[in-house]
Amino acid sequence: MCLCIGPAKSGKTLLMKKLQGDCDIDDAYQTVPTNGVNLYTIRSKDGHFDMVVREIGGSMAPIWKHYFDRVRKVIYVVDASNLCQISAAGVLLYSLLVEPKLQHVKICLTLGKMDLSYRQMRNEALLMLHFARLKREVSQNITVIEASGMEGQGIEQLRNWLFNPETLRAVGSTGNAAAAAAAANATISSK
Ligand SMILES: Nc1nc2c(ncn2[C@@H]2O[C@H](COP(=O)(O)OP(=O)(O)O)[C@@H](O)[C@H]2O)c(=O)[nH]1
Ligand SMILES: [Mg+2]
Repeated sequence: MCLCIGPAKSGKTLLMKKLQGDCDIDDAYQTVPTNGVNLYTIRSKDGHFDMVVREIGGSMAPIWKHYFDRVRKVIYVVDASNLCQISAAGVLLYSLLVEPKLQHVKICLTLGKMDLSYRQMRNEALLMLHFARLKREVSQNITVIEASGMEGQGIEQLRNWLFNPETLRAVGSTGNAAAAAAAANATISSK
């Protein structure tokens, strides 16, 4: 199971809809704040695998921890255009990463809304999140992706990460993620 979490209005729903392939998204598209849980079925690039991602509304942060059982991956979405929110988002991320149940999950830190001109650039956003320190202090493997649910930037990178975290770099944009994931699993099980 994969979770998609992050502060309210950080762009989780739009990102998941884009990843799921809902194609009626344009500038006028409006989402409804998620006050509960949304489920999305994401398909791998080659169409052979489906993965269910569970989005939990930002307003539910105090009870996120009730959803941590059997979670393997977490997509954490931060709104890179929201200066007021970004530091708080970093604190919230830290509180997630120290959760005992999440010690072995893979994390994708998604810097969202990168289409907006007044967004923070990657390095500034990471600085505000105290990312360097975070990375030193936590055990999880964290991948950073810049994305836009509006324009589609980073969507395929996110899909590759979802289906194939270990070999993300090796696969790049041309490889077969599912086959590489199978190979990675085979490597793990043959040890
Ligand atoms: N410009 C821009 N706006 C976005 C993007 N993603 C979400 N939004 C807008 O931000 C608001 C909150 O988005 P939503 O996906 O509902 O956030 P959630 O509460 O994290 O699920 C909505 O008005 C979206 O249209 C993005 O990538 N770019
Ligand atoms: Mg939502």
